This record gives sequence, C-alpha cells and structure tokens, in this order.
Amino acid sequence: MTRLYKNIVILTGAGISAESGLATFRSSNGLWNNHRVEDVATIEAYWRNPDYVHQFYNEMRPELYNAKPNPAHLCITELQKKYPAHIAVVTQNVDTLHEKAGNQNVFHIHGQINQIVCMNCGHVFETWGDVSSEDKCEHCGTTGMLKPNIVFFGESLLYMDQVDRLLNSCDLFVSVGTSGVVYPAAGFVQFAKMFGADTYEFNMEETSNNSLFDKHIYGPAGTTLPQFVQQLLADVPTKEEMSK
Ligand code: BV8
Repeated sequence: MTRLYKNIVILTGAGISAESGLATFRSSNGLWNNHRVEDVATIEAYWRNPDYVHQFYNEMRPELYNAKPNPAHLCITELQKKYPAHIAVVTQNVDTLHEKAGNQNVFHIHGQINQIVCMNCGHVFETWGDVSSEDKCEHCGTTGMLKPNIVFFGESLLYMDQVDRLLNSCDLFVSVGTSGVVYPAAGFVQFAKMFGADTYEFNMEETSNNSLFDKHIYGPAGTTLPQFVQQLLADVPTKEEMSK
C-alpha cells in the first residue's frame, strides 16, 4: 500500500474488545446466548420490564469498568498521533476501551454503558453504578424514566450526522471486529465505497458483509491491526523526503 490517506474512518464492533476479555454478542458464548435480544435490547422490552433490562446492564457494568484496552485499541492512538490524516473511530461498542486507550474522535453510535438517559427530559449523565426504575432523574426529578444510554433495536443511532459527514469524505474505511449484521452500521462500508474509499475488513472469519470490502485481513485484531498501522506509518514520507 503506498497511498497516503487524508480521512480515515475506523468502524469497530465487539470483536475489537474480545482480546480484552469482553464477550461478543453472536459468538458461541456470546452475550445473547443467555438472553433473547428482544427481552433486553429493544425499547419494547424496556417499557415492558424496565428492571429486567436494568439488571442486564447493571451486571455488565463492573466487567466493562475493569476491562483494559488491548493492542488493537492502542495502535489506533499511535496512528492518530503519527499519521497525517483525520482519523475517526465509529464504534458500535458500549464499552469505553477506545477512550481508555487514548483514542480521539470516538463516536459511540450505539451508546455507552456508563451513561444513563432520562426518557422524560433527555438529560444524560454518567454512572458506573446500578440503576433501577426507582431512581430519580438528577435534572427533572422524575422517577422511573431512566434508561441506559444504549441504542436498542428500533431506536435511532447516535451521532448519525457526524457519521454521514465522515463517510462521504473518507478515503480509507477500516472495519474491525464486527459481524456486519446490524444496520445501519453494517451498511456504512457501502457509503464509504460509493465515495471512493479503500475498504478493509479485519475479522476472525468471513462475515455477511464480506463482498463489500476490497481487502480482508483475518486473525485476532490485537495482532493484525497493529501490523496494518505499522504498514500505514511506513508509507508516511520522512521530513527529508518531504523536503525534496
Ligand atoms: C434502527 C444495543 C431505525 C444493546 C445494539 C436494515 C435491514 C435489516 C434490519 C434493519 C435494517 N435497518 C434497521 C434494522 C433493524 C435493526 C437491525 O439491524 N436488525 C438486525 C439484527 C437484522 N437495527 C436497528 O434496530 C437499529 N435502529 O435502524 O433504527 C429507526 C430510524 C428512525 C426512527 C426510529 C428507528 C439499532 C441498532 C442498534 C441495536 N443495538 N446493541 C447492547 O449493545 O447491549 S446492536 C448490538 O450488535 C451491539 O451494539 C453490537 O455492537 C452490534 C453489532 O454486533 P458486533 O459488534 O458486530 O458483535 P458480534 O458479536 O455480532 O460480532 C463480533 C465479530 O467480531 C464477529 O464477526 C467475530 O468473528 C469478530 N471477532 C471476535 N473476536 C475477534 C474478532 N475479530 C477480530 N479479532 C478478534 N479477536
């Protein structure tokens, strides 16, 4: 690869956090194995039984609080520091490992586990503790309207205006650790491709989105993504080369 890119978008899914010890959704021991998606990750499930949904996320919070970023998250920080391009991270993950690794320009399109939103006034606040339907909103004082600030099935994604702008100006689109089954995130590669980006998919195996990517790099992202970052950095001309 010898091209110098100007605008890079890195889309991440649960697979980038797998080597940090966090379960993915759809693998054999995945998060959805012991729960039906429609019982915990839909807005109907929330209204039907808010404390069942709160409990699912209350149980998830401590593990995500203690999780540490792995080399896949860390190499993105190195790239953002050393590669002369605008580099954004669009993540489907609700963990904060991109932030813990020092990544900048991170957009959590499916929300974040450590954020709670009040369905009455829209106020969003941070917590790593348990939440229940008895809790009161610190802003409007309403009880029983607090929800994890996580985008459930049937809800619109967050930051879509920013994502649209990023996709139509990117010249390199890199997808890391996502099965490509959840929309609209699974469709982002098509927009990037339409606007002329080179598209790379990093995964352990072929995904449903396979044919949409120019290149596929198989293997654990903690190994493959740092190698890719080193290749990108090797193509950056040195100051001497630039001055010729
Ligand atoms: C919306 C919250 C509209 C809970 C999540 C078009 C076609 C078909 C369906 C739809 C469509 N448009 C919309 C839909 C409906 C739906 C949808 O896509 N359904 C699918 C399942 C058919 N989409 C929605 O409802 C979205 N909303 O479209 O709203 C709208 C518009 C206006 C007004 C109102 C409404 C909302 C989608 C968000 C849903 N919320 N989660 C929670 O997170 O707890 S989705 C859930 O799946 C997670 O957020 C997760 O991030 C996401 C994607 O999963 P992945 O991250 O890919 O994880 P997965 O386990 O699947 O895969 C992991 C991958 O990593 C694997 O490929 C594995 O091989 C790989 N891997 C593992 N280890 C490694 C690795 N790779 C590299 N290295 C490793 N070490």
